[in-house]
Amino acid sequence: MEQPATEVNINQAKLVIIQGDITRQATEAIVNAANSSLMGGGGVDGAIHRAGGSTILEECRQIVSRQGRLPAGKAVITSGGNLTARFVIHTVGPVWRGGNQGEPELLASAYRESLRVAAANNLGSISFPSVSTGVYGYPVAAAARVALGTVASFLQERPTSIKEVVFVLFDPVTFEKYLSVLGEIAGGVRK
Ligand code: AR6
Repeated sequence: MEQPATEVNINQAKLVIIQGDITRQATEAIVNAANSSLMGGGGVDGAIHRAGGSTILEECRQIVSRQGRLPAGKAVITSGGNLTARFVIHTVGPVWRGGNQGEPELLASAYRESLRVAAANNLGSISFPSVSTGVYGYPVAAAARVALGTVASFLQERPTSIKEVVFVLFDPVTFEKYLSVLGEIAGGVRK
């Protein structure tokens, strides 16, 4: 049987899903699923700060002192410290409160704003974790539809510097859910 696609081409860019640890990715930027304090936490946020070292936290502190807490749906950029990635784009996803509190719009905005920041900095490649589906409790299948759908629309809308978007899914269950949603999207995009 044919293996399901882990990659689709959209408008001269590629959208890829893999299972792995985002702190080890070699894309120019990796995205952090942060909280509004930008002061670190558990999950992928903790892993990125541990692997990247204290300069990331210091830059986050400066951002917060300049512009205050980062609302859900927004994104900011810091250097990547000791990471292979040169930059970390910090975004804040919504906490899942049943789905009628603007969660899908806020999650879409978190992805869109992260891509905008990457394009504004002329970056060619970016990796995302599955924002909001850990501590923040967003159901994975629904989140995967928003995540992959938002990235696919962004790439389709206009050409930017971004030529590669990688979703780095930590556990096999999350990977499988993204894989099945990617299959639905691959059927619907123009190559
Ligand atoms: N690489 C890729 N994905 C990872 C990694 C990793 N190294 N580690 C965990 N994940 P979460 P959220 C996955 O909870 O739901 C933090 O405390 C994880 O398995 O990290 O947006 C922040 O400070 C899950 O699939 O982020 C906030 O307070 C996904 O990353 C809060 O958690 C997201 O899970 C944000 O919650």
